Amino acid sequence: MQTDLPEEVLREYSEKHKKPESVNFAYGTAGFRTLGERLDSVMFRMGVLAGLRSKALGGKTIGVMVTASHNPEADNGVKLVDPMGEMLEQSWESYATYLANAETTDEFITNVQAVIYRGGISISQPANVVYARDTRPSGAALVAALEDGLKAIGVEGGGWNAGVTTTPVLHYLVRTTNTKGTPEDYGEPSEEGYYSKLAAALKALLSGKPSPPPLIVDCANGVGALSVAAFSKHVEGVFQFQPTNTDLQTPGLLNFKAGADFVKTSQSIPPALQGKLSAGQRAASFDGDADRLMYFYLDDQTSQFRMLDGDKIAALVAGHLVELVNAAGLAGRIELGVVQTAYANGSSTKFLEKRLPVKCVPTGVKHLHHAAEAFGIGVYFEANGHGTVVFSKETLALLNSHQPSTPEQTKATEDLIQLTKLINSAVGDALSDLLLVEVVLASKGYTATQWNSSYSDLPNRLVKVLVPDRSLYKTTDAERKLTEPVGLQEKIDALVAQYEAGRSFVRASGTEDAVRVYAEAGTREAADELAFKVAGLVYDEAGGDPAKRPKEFI
Ligand code: G16
Repeated sequence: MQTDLPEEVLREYSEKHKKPESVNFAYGTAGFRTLGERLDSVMFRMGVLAGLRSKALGGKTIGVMVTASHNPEADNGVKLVDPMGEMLEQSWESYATYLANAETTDEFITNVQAVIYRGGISISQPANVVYARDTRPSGAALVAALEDGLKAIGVEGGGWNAGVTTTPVLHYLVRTTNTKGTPEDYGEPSEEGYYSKLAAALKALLSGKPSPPPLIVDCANGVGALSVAAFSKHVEGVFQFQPTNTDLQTPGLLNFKAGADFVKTSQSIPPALQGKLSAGQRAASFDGDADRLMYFYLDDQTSQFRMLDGDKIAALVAGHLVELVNAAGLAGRIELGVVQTAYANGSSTKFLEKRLPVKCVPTGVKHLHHAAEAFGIGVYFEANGHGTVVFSKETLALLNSHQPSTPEQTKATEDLIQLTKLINSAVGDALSDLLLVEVVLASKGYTATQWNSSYSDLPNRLVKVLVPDRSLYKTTDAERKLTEPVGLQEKIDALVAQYEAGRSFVRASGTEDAVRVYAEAGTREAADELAFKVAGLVYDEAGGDPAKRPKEFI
């Protein structure tokens, strides 16, 4: 049994994985993200931190995911996953930043000792870690650095390598490993176990309903392609995928003009799907690590592109859950609520607020997930397609003990129970969310057009502005207002006041080196104009180089 910090071993490995000079790392919205070539030392140190986190929790299995998700292929990243499959506890994010930024081996060892002291960690505790990566070319070398960290801190067996898989599968593995054989057992801790669980629930939920039509899925040329191929085998004859953008070999294709982020930000169909969609036929896009989902179709009258984003998914799913809870005879016994961020379209918020409690929180799954846990059933989706549904322990117990008094109540209760199995409550999963949407559409007999007709999105535009230092942008009110740079918010407010149904906010991205500007307004032209005017304002206020000023900024 290890009783002292293995300082010599840590030193030796730390010398092998030196921190690059003059780089400042920050654990952002979803862990560390930057160019893959800069991350060697961070990976090693996160291996050490994952081991410490596990020791702090008495040997519970911690997850480490090596991915930069929607970012360009050259980027990579790492995030830690806590025992129930949730994001790393916030107080530990500062430990991660603290370890990642130690300039020398001496400083790193001192910081490790400080974390052990502050976290009240007993080094003699066992440590268990499961890790995985996406398909990025830089992934294998970064995983090797991570493994050095796991070995150096004495993780059992050097950790469990779950290979190349999606972020949601990794979260599922963490949760199932930690709950195996407990009352909260969440399934078999293997990728196949996950697919079997989803497939069984899907079959039960689709039983007696017309089969959904084959679905084109844009896999962003990422790991989602592997996941769709593996899952398809479990649902042959029940559900058919038509995967596109599945090229994992050609360099540079990951997330390039493909995937959920492309669809959301460009508000257009991925080029690889041009000419492949018939009017009214729905299709879906995953992002690079398959935890975001975006739907779209071409209008059957005008052939115009129509997007069904996270807000539309939330409205569809929450509406269906309300109906099921009522039909099960459980109205008033389960509180249903929806959680959104400032990016939620104003129309979606209005639509939902008339029906349910709605909460707005800062960007980042960790914030949404936490807020959703306050409800009996919490539906959370970011407009970018990240989201899921969480069921409280009380709700799960109530569903399992409920005695329905009519066949209709029995059916609705069974459907709710199956939905708790189809939904990955540990974290949003593009695959599980897609199945959820298809089940709801099949239950209602809805086409994409009918789904889209629940409310009309206000035209909106998202713009990125490159500034010298994005850390200067501080926000309040769930990121809807800037407090710093001082005076900028007043200027934004003055612009917004000129537009009917105008709304705009500015915040620093936590995953990219940019400031994001969101704007919506009554017309397409007005939304674009407002976004580009605010972007121009931000660029100029930050002292941006006039020669490099993007020409669309007004
Ligand atoms: C991550 C987070 C999401 C967030 C997104 C963008 O997504 O998990 O919650 O919405 O980053 O964040 P930001 O605007 O701060 O860059 P992903 O899919 O990149 O892991």
